[in-house]
Amino acid sequence: MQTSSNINSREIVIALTGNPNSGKTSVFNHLTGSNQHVGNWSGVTVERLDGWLHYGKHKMRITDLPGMYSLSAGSPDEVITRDFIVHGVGSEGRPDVVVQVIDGGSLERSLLLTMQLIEQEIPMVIALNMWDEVQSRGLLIDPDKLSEKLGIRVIPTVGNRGEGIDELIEAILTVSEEKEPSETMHIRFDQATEHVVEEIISACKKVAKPISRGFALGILTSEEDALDTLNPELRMEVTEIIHLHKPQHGASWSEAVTHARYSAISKLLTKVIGSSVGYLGDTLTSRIDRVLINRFWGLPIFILLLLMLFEVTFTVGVYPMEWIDAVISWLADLAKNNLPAGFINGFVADGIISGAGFILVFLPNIVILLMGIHLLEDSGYMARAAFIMDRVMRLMGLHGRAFIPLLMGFGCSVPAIMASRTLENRRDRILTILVTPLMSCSARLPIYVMVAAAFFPRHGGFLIFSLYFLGSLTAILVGQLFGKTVLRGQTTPFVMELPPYRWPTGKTSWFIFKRIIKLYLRRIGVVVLPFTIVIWFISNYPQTEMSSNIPSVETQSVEYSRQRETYLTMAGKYIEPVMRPLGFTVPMDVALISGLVAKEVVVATLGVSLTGEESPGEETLVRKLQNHIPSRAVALAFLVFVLLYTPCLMTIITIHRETKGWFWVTFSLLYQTALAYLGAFLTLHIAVMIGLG
Ligand SMILES: Nc1nc2c(ncn2[C@@H]2O[C@H](COP(=O)(O)OP(=O)(O)OP(=O)(O)O)[C@@H](O)[C@H]2O)c(=O)[nH]1
Ligand SMILES: [Mg+2]
Repeated sequence: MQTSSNINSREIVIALTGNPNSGKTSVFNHLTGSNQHVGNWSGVTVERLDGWLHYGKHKMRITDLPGMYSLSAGSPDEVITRDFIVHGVGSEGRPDVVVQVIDGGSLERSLLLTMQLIEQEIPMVIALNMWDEVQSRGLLIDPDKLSEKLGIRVIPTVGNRGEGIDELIEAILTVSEEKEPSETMHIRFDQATEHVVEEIISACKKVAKPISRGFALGILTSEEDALDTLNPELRMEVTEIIHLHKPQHGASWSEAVTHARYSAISKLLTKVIGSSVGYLGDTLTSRIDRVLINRFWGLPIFILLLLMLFEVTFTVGVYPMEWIDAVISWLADLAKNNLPAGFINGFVADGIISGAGFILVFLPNIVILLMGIHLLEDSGYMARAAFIMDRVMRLMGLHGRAFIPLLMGFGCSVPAIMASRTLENRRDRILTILVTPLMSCSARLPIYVMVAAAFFPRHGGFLIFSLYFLGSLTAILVGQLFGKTVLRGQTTPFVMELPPYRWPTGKTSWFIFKRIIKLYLRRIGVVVLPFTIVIWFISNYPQTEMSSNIPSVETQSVEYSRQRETYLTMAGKYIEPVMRPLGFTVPMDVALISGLVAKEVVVATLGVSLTGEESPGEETLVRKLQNHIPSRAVALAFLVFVLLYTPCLMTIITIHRETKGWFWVTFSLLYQTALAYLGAFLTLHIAVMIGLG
């Protein structure tokens, strides 16, 4: 235990843990002023997130962790939490204080973890969250009694509104400064169990650093790979101790331990909970669910909701989009007319403003789409969507839970692929990871919006919905194919929890709104802008005049390359023959290749490479496209290619990290490229056939 003087001089490390969907990230956001992702379903957070809190003279590092029901972790996200609490990370050791965030509405289910955390012998505080729901449901929980019985401070909180946060901080500081750990409720197991635990602890103490009671229990119940962490000699000794004794109750040690924990919990509960009065919220939730997850209506309603979302994204988003587009074009013109002619002029007007600047145009659409998805998540509908899609997912040999990463893929493939961590089975994870990039991410939205506005202004919303639908359908078909060939197998059974519906609060929505804007602007600054500069350079230099003998493949692109040969047109010569069957021009080809970095760069590249003497100033991006793309059929083929082709660099890195190797990365790159080519080819020909050529 730290003394207060040395506590003051260093960071206090605090771990936030608790069952999934108990409100950990909401509490974290209020403690640290962050705006991390929250949602009303289990498994939102799948990685460790650090945030800092300066409180008076104290500096605290707060770590938000993936949710878990018990310390015997199964899926990779739970392993992260268990390792952080049980073993500590690297040289830092274990956290100084553990805060367990408990959903007051399901106290009973949370206490198993409480018991296990107590056994870890780390100072602890409980945030009794969802206190508003506890009260409105008329649940009679006595936090003081609970605190007294457990020997742990219990602070009622309302995580999504930030209530009780100051009291929580005070409690954390108090326990971190206690010289002696306070007396917590330890479960007394039967004699045989207590005896073996003692022996394991003393065997370890002789040769290595002392271990906690919880760790000894972990070894005994082979809950985790705890035994593997011991050195071989000690491992043998401990194994022998375990085999020498027999459990007094139950067939195995883990049965004996679990039994004791549950009986302690039920005894405790009778002392802290009174009987509850009726709760309208529960009946309301089940009444809403009777319609929303109905066998017949569920799926059509879900599809209708998505259709509405895309319609709003396009139709409402298109107004601010036009204004921003006009402002950016005006700025580009202003720069062009006022900056000294030459390098600087071209660099600023055609490079920075027409490239990265144009990406700003799509901010309203992105905000509308992602806020829409946020509302679906935060209300609790996301979990229902997984439930509704269970039947469809079973076609792939996956369960409905795997649909959540797919739906998140509408936002960004990176967190979506990481969300597959919540699946226990490796085969399920790989299959989900392989098809997730087919779910059209929001970075592709600017391309759809731009092309839709240029060629299909009256049916933009429907076109965008169709693309998303096509992506999802392809994901299901491809998943089914892989599930029956390269990734054959059965999914593990899974019970999906349906949380009560909750009103998204203004505060949380505001957090998410800021987060969307911040991430988008950061992407423009860090990824799009540098790349735009590269594209501007290669589309303007080395400025050699083109020879009079222009190769035939160049004729199509000659008006865009300003009659000079640049690195872009040189590269185009090699790519163009490959892409010619799809009807794409050289700038379109180059835009697609640059999109491997990030999909937003496709728009930036078109913005930059279509700016030239032939299309001077005053030209919005939409006009440029109308002048440039040969026909509506080619425009559609381009969209389908964008939808299906290889994901961006960050996604590739994420696939590598999550599958731990290059095999599946290569597989994913190859199959998606082939699929995109085929898809675009078919689209072109079908579109020409129906008269869009
Ligand atoms: N009514 C009510 N809702 C809350 C409270 N705290 C959080 N929520 C909501 O509960 C849902 C879950 O919150 P999160 O903070 O994402 O929960 P989490 O524990 O981080 O979830 P995982 O990361 O999935 O383990 C969200 O919809 C929150 O807005 C609360 O005190 N009262
Ligand atoms: Mg979370």
